[in-house]
Amino acid sequence: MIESIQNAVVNGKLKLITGAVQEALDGGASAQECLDSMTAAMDIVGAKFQANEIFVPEMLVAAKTMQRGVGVLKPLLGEGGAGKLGKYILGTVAGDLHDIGKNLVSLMIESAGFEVIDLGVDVPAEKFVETYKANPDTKIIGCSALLTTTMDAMRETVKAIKEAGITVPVMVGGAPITQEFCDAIGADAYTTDAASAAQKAKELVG
Ligand code: B1M
Repeated sequence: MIESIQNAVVNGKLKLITGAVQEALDGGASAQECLDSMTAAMDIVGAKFQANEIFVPEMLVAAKTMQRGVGVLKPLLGEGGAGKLGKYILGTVAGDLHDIGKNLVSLMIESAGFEVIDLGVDVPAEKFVETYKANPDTKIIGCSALLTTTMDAMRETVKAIKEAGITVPVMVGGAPITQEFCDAIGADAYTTDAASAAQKAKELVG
């Protein structure tokens, strides 16, 4: 059953994904297992793209399919907490349009009890700074990047935040990001996935 989730995402079967996820849940799979199978599917999609077996339009439909599948899981992921831990500003850095991972981070951070201010994708460094200034009670800022070519924009974003005198922790993540890179650009925390991002955020305010 989990396999049909993976197949639906890999093949961009938008109409089938909701049923496939629901069927897997009804059959006893956990929300996390369903999510993991969709994330694994995106890795397959990425590999096919790299091998020139599929192109951007197919990658886009696969992404839409995963987003729809995540929609089914949304009420089941995390414990909820209605913003009691404070505000968390989140965005994908300038030049980068990938948002599935960022949206998962948003979902898990919100479920952990933060109020997420989601700036979306392709967010200029200044926008992070301006948003913090408009929300000075923000507890954490998070930046996502999926392209090696936008790692520089992440560096610029962290620099702009620090130069603006903002002292709240800056968390970074995304496929090309590493702990080493996090340290090199002066960010405060790196995590590999959405669940550990939520865990880390709680630790940082705890
Ligand atoms: Co793009 N893309 N893409 N793409 N895309 C990748 C990233 C790529 C690895 C594919 C490949 O070649 N194998 C490759 C990047 C290569 C590189 O830089 N080294 C690539 C490329 C090249 C491109 C274009 C340049 C293609 C082109 O136009 N020729 C183009 C760039 C557009 C742009 O951004 N300017 C492009 C476009 C797209 C689409 C728009 C078609 C689509 C995105 C749609 C969308 O997001 N709404 C897309 C997709 C879907 C992918 C792949 C296949 C899947 C990404 C994804 O959603 N993964 C991807 C290949 C891959 O990743 N395997 C690929 C699932 C998601 C759950 O994982 O986002 O990694 P991820 O998030 C994880 C962690 O990284 C982490 O938590 C999440 C899960 O728990 N995380 C954080 C993320 N942010 C975090 C922040 C944190 C903490 C953790 O703290 C704040």
